[in-house]
This record gives sequence, structure tokens and C-alpha cells, in this order.
Amino acid sequence: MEKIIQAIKEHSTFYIFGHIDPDGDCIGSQLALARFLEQLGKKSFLYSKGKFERQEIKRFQNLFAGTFEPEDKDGVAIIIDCSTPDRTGFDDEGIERFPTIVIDHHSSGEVFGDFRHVNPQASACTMLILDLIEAMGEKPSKEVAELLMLGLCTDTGFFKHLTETGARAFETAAKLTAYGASTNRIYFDVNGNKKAATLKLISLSLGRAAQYLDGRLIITWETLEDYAEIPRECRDIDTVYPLLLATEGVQVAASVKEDDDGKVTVGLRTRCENIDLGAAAALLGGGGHKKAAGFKVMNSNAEAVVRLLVEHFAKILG
Ligand SMILES: [Mn+2]
Repeated sequence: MEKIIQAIKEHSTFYIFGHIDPDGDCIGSQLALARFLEQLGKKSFLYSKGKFERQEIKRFQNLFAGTFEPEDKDGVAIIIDCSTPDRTGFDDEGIERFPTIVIDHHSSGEVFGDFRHVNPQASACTMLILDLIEAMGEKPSKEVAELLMLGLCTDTGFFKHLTETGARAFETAAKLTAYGASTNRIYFDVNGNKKAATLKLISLSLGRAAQYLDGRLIITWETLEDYAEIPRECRDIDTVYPLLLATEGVQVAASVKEDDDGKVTVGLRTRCENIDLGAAAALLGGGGHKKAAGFKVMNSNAEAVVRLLVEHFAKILG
């Protein structure tokens, strides 16, 4: 952390990158850091390859550039919430010409960057940004506090994913609240303003969910025909998963979705400590975390992938 602070003090221009398919934690961290650096009189530039699909980050899209064309020769690249350089989507656009700071909370990945602050114990990257701000003897503005809280709320599922190891997340939340963040406001930014058709797609997904393997595996699916009727941006799987996982006897929930050109995407969730979905997905060419993972199948359809899932998890769940 000390070397990162030194690098920040010594430079005046910062290029801030996050990961592809950004979430509230990534965008909240990037933006909060940019605003904080500006507070210190520094110049900062924000980069993201998108897509800005999630409701809570859509409104920030125009603050991010999609190509890296730095005007200064001098400067520092800061990569946030990425465990490998290619997760930025900018890895072949010349980031390596600049000294690189990495701030991340993933437990796996590769060691890269000149100055690293990686803490897998942190529930969100925004916690590490607050650590940095405080280590520099500064305080977040109300705006920065709310951006940091956005990341903390979304990465912890509004604190629902935290366990007995989560005390630090609550300490951070208490500080950010004192600095002016409102979890109530953030909750409605994240979960409000849904299109009416969202309800239709949620009801379709829930109505279709079927249990397999003595009820331990629950699968729902969406097809291209569904998306012909209901736009796919109305997909709200974050609402569907908790209900699937709340079903009696369920250990693993799977969501299957047909994409264009024969690609089928699968999302997996569990609440069981003894199931490693990252490993289960890796066997099918995907990856992820223990409790949330996914994979893709080419040249297939939802029906075939449902069969594949049942066969695969018959072996994994035993
Ligand atoms: Mn994160």
C-alpha cells in the first residue's frame, strides 16, 4: 500500500481500468478512485469495455472510454477488480507502457502489475479503495462514499452473502454511512425502475423451473423464442436465483439461456459449503467462484444443455 501511495503522490495522471462486463463494485471502485484523485488535484481517465447492462451502472456509461488513447506519455495505469490483465479487455492496447497499480480482491488469478494491493478477505474492491483513501490521511466525499457503498452492497448481495467473517464489511459500511452514503437510496438504484416486461420474464423463468436428481438440482431456461416476445434486457436473473435456491431440497440452481448463433450460456449458484461450482464449471470449459460460476456451450440449444446439466451434476452431487 505504501508504494501505491508513493506512486500516486509522484504522478499527476491516472488511467483507471476495470473488468469486462462490469458490476457495481468495479464501476463504483473506478469512479470513486477517479473522483478521489481529482480531489487531490490529479487528472484521471476512466476506461471500460462494458457492457453497461446492469441498471445500477447504466447511468455512468458516458464517463468511460472504450479505447485507450492516452494523450500524456507520463502517467500510471490502475487496474481494479481484475485477477488477470486480459480481464480488462484493454491488455493489447498498450497499458504495459505505464507503471501499473493493481487493486483487487480475487483469490485466484495471476500476479501482474508493478504495485499490488490484493486482499481476498475484502468483500468488495471498494473496501480497498476506502483503505487507500484512509491510508493517505484523507476522507471520502459524500459522492465518493456512496460510490464505495454501491460496490459493497452489490458484491455482498446487500450484506446477505456475508458470514461470521464479514465484520470488516460492516465496519466499512458504518464508516461510509457516516460519510453520507445511503443504503436505502442504493437499494432502489439497483433494484428499482424495472421495465414491466421484466415481471413477465421472471414469471416465465420461475414457472418453468424444474427439479432433478431428487430435487437437488433446479434448472430454469430461456430460449430465443422467449426473447422474440420479451426483450432480453428484461432478464432479471438476480431476482430468480434466490427463489430457486430457497426451494426445499435444492443444492444447485442453474439458469440456461440461449444466445444468438447457437451459443448457450449457463449460470450456476449454490448455498452449500461443500459444493465447488467453479470446479464443476471448469470441467465444462467455464469457471468462476465456489458459489457462483458459469460456462458456455457452442452449437447447442437450451433443451440439450438441460440434459447435459442433469448428467454432469448426477456425477458431481453423487
Ligand atoms: Mn468485486
